[in-house]
Amino acid sequence: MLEVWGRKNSNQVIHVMWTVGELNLDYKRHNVGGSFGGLKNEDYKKLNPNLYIPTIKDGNFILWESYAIIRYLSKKYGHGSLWPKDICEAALADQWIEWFQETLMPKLFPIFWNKVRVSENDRDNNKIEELVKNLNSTMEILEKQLDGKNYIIGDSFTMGDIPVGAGMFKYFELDIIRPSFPNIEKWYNKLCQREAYKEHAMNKFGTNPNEWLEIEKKG
Ligand SMILES: N[C@@H](CCC(=O)N[C@@H](CS)C(=O)NCC(=O)O)C(=O)O
Repeated sequence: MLEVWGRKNSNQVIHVMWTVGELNLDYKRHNVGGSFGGLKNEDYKKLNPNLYIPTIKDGNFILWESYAIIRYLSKKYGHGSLWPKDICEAALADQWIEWFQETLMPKLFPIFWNKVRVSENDRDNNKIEELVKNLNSTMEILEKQLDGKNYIIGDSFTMGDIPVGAGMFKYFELDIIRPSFPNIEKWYNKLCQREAYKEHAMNKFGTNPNEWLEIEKKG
C-alpha cells in the first residue's frame, strides 16, 4: 500500500493526496509536520533528508518533492488519464504544473500567508491589497488558457489541473476582492464536483493563525 507522510493542510501534501484520490489508490497517510512534528528525527531523515513533507513510499521506492510525486504517480498509475498518452499533451500538462510552482504560487501564496498565517494585529492591509492587485495579470493568463476548454489542457482532467486547481480553493476562499473570471469560475465549479477534490483539496483553513491551528489539529 502506498504510504504518504504529511499533514492534511499542507499545500504540497494536498497536491499529492488529490492525485492519490483521483487515481483511487489505497494509501496510508502519516500525520506529520506542522504542529504534529515527527520530522526532526533519524527515521524521517532516512526517508527525506530535507525534513520536509510530503514524502511517499510505494513498495520499496521512496520519493519526495511534491511535483515529482504528482508526475510519478500520474505516469505509473494514470497513464492515459492524469498523464496524457500524447507526448505533447503530457508536456503541456507538465507546463501548467511548472507554471503553478514558478509563476502562480509566488503571487498567490504571499496573500494567503499574510491573510491567514499572520494575526489580524500584525497584518499590513495595504501590502495585501497590492499583492491582490498584482495577482490579477497572472490570473488573466489562466483565464485565457481556459477559454473554450473543460480543463487546463483540453477536454479531459489531467495532472496539469492539480497544483493550479488546488490553489484555486485558496483563491476563492480568501476574503479578497476578485475580478470576474468566468472561465476560471466554470472550471473551478467543475473541480468542486470531483470527489477527490472535495476530500483532499477543499480543506478549510480559517482566517487567522489560531483558526488555522485548530483546523490542523483536527487532522
Ligand atoms: N519543494 C518541496 C517543498 C516542501 C515543503 O516546503 N513542505 C513544507 C509544507 S508545505 C514543510 O515540510 N514544512 C515543514 C512542516 O510542515 O513542518 C515540495 O514541493 O515537496
